[in-house]
Amino acid sequence: MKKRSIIPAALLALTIGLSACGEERTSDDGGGGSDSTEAPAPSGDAIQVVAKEFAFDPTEIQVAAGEFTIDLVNQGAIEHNFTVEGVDTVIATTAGQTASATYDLEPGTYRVICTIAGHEAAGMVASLVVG
Ligand SMILES: [Cu+2]
Repeated sequence: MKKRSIIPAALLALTIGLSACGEERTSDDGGGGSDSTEAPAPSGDAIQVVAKEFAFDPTEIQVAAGEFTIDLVNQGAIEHNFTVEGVDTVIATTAGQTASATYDLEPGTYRVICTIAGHEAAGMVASLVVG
């Protein structure tokens, strides 16, 4: 009686997936549905910088002049921040957190540090090259 259990969203997703992938087919018709490719797409022009004990990665961050966004990914076990010397905006993160800020800087090379006591001295220094 109640056989109408078609899920339109699933069909739509399947249709989109097929048209996007051309001739890709699954030979298994078990209906697993666990094939979604979810790449963590960085939004727009955001530049990812990792902070951990005690370094930034990369240590040289190159951006085009104009507005840009930094995503600070704290992969460490303690708090870190991303402070561009001479710029008021600070991205502060707790352990495991990601935070972002948008900058609009004149071309030039800026020094980036983590201002938490001892971190700069321990190696949390990077260059931000705006050009
Ligand atoms: Cu730090």
